[in-house]
Amino acid sequence: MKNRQISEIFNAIADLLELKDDNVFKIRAYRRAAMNVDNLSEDIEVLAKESSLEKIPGIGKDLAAKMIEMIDTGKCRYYEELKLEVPQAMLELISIPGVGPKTARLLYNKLGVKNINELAMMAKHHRISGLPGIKDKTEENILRGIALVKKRQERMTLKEAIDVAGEVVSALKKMPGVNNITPAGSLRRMRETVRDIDVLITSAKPEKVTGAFVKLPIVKDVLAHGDTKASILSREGVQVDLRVVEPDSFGAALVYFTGSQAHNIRIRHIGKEAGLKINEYGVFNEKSGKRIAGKTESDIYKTIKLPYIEPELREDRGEVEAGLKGALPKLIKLSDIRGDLHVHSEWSDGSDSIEDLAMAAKALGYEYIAITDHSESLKVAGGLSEKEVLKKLEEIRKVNKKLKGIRVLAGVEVDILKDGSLDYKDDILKRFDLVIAAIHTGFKDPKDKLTDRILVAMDNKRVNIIAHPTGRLMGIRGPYELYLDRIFKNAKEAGVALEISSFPERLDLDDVNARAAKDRGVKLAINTDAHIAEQMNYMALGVSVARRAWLEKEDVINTLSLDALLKFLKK
Ligand code: DGT
Ligand code: CA
Repeated sequence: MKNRQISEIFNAIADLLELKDDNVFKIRAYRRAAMNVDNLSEDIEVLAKESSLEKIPGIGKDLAAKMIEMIDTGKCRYYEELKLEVPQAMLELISIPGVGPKTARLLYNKLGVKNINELAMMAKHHRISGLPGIKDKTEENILRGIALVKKRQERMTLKEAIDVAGEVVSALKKMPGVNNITPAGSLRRMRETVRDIDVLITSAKPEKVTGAFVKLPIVKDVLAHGDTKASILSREGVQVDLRVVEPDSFGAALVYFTGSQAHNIRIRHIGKEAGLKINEYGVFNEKSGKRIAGKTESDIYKTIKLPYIEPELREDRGEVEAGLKGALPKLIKLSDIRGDLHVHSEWSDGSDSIEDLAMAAKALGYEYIAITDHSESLKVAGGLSEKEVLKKLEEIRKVNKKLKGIRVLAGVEVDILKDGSLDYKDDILKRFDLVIAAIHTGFKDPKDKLTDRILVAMDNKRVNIIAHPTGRLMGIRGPYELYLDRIFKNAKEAGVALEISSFPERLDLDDVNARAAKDRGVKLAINTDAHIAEQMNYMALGVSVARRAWLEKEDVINTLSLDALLKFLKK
């Protein structure tokens, strides 16, 4: 259990007590404890071992005991009991971003709101604004929060889809009689969110394959089960559709079920004009009915004079035209990446030592890694004081001396303050190889103000990268408002790269914005924002965003050799 998790549970307890209209002092005590634990620079588990939890301001005997319980068991009994005392409807209401306990109680008691759908109806009919203590924008915020919740329920993140599909594919791959097996649909196109998972297989014994599929340990419910088709609901509630096709039709089926639908419509149309019928079984001469392709995807595209089109491009966003002109991009690959430029260590809110992170980067085949911990004002994430960050610089020097074959770049993720200035003085920043600047507060400020904040930060000559530029967290909050065209222009002129964050809920910039950035001549950096070494594997997700954005190796700074990268960073 880390500080952050314990702080979240304390806050949740305060929420529940507020829902129950409990003692205000008690509620305040839990809130204060949550904040103090979150702001702590020491690791809570270390303090617990030293029996010095009670030295934390606001933590007495009772709360210290609860913290020890959480560290030991991963759970807090008091919290679990409280949850049972509060009506389920209220819990559902506070799960909506933007609805706090006070509002939830009001909605439940005064309007009798029982669930999210009823709440949406009340907000749409302006039944909430009249209530005492409700602000003007509340209805708007509630509707925005509901939209986020619905989206999260309808579509999973790409990472979740990859995990579920991986489990299905690796289990079926082992089966005798399974030849080709591959995910199709939005997952194969690597869309940032996925509604359901489509898997294609060729096999001589289709009914055996579908029979085994519906019995996999991952299956919670069987939705349909035929000889060549089956659908299941996984234990996570994810729908997986499996289709077994003839080897001679595999390419045609793969094109069809990979989609997108818009892309399919385009190529069917081109086929029709050439007297060809394209469907999931193959390509046929419309007049004679003779089959002329079907086995591989390349064969299908060849019949309409197109080169192979990578799945990530199949969105009808110009890939067909580019293919006809021979102007498709040579997409960046994961193996082009030579290092991760945004990684947190135990010095701020990460979990691993700089040396361990460097070794992990080396094991990934990287040439360099930048350790970029948070700056002073970001207390919730263990931001480092100027004194501490200079000590960290020493540590990086030591690790570089010790390790061969990997270069650790000294970096910071410095906070962009309200006026666009940075959270460290120039005389600190100049000692670092790489400066990432990012916004972590004030997400609701007006569009102009937020844009200016980033523009001013980019004009600081020390800044190399703007991290997760729009700040969205899928399922939690949308992007903050920015004039991206102005940001792109400035980034190009100032030699600042914009980040594609590979973190599963971020993927920020997204495919559309990253492509617009490239078109404006802006360089990008694909980073993971890893907080533990294993998260450096998220890189593949960021690369898939880059591929959907039509990026080539040359557009991305962390494909550069170390020397070329250092040159870019020096401006
Ligand atoms: P999703 O599941 O919403 O994330 O997105 P997809 O693209 O995986 O959509 P899905 O699962 O409904 O269908 C998989 C593919 O099958 C889709 O990309 C294209 C193809 N497909 C499905 N229905 C149709 C259709 O009515 N017409 C055409 N042309 N293609 C379809
Ligand atoms: Ca799908």
